[in-house]
Amino acid sequence: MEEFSYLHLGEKVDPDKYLICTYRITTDLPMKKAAESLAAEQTTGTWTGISTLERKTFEKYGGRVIGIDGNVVTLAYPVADFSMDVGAVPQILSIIAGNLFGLHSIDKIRLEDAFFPKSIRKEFPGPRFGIAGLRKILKRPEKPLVGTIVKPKIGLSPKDTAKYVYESGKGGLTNSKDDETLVNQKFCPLEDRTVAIAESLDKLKSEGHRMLHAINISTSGHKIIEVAEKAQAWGAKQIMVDVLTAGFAAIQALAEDRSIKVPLHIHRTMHGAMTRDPLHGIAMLPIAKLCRMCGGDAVHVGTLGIGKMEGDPSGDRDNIDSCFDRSVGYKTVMPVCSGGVSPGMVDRIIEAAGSMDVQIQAGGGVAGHPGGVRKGAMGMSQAVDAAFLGIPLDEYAKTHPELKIALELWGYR
Ligand code: RUB
Repeated sequence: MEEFSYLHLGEKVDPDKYLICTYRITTDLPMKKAAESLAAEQTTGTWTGISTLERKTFEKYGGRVIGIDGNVVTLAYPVADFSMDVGAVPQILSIIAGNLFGLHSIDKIRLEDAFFPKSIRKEFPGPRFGIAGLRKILKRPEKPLVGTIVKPKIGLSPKDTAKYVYESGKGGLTNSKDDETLVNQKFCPLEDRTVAIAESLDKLKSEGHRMLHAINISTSGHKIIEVAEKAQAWGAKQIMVDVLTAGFAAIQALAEDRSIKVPLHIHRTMHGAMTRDPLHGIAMLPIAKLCRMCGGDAVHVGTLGIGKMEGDPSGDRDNIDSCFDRSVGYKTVMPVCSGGVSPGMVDRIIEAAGSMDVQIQAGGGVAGHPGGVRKGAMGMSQAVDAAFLGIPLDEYAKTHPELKIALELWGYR
């Protein structure tokens, strides 16, 4: 039986003809052998030689290991391996992030990054609104967006949720959102909640304040468009999808369906199962890139190691930079920094993000304010204003009591 080598170390491949991925590998095997078993499993091979693989098939569809740098392997997949009309992200992931995680020969493996060629990118819509579109809707050209996650996550009635949103807007927030676990439970039906929140947003607008609230419509694939259409008809101005539980295809369906005319907020609940182990799983970077490709307008990317969720500052910064990367030909995406945020962290987050194009959100950091939601929202928006103006938060707090109380309660620096 003919033997094939997947090693093409040092080869320069045309980035328009290959989907190129980097993997961090932990193994007792020589790295070349591990890389070959990875390339074989994900493309034309399996655990043994096979009589059915001909050289011409191997040459056309075989993965190419083009780099090994310590424990990081670069693998180029020919575009012909991908099925774009039927297949799309589920099929792309089966190749670049499929069986490989379970191979015995590889103890641990992490997909660190993925570079999608133009021929694949053009099959995806990218965001319809993106940063510029969101800023336009909110009439907020420069300052970071500042939001809240309605807390408690579950249990509030539609009326109380709408009141929370209104109070947040009165406190200066530009965004609010359902949490990932709220969809259509009996205590807060989607229709009643959406209608009540739309009234709050309209009232705020009539009082001169623009605000968006993302309604979580995460559901089964066969229902997602219908539910989104209903939410829109009930007055939703933005919709939210839990991308890893609903699937990337859910974002793409919503972004490509012309009846959906509102921006998409992408939550990443469950990502820790993939992103948390630095040696195994899938880094947030390729997930963020896929969310953008599929049409997310705002994507959760982490709090740069500052909030309640595990995350490393440089990895989160890479996620943010990928939202702004213009070379991919899509509109830029609003990176959302959320999770355990309080006003005293805002300037550090903005500094670490390296941009004013961020949406900073706080749930507990708003609802936990001793003065209530409105004052909590004021504390958050004052922190964003101070950071935008380059004034230290403790200095700004001297004339802004809501911020002062927040800093006293949750700390600063
Ligand atoms: C926020 C919250 C969100 C996290 C998710 O509430 O729980 O679900 O933002 O994190 P709070 P990530 O502000 O009270 O912590 O954005 O990293 O996925």
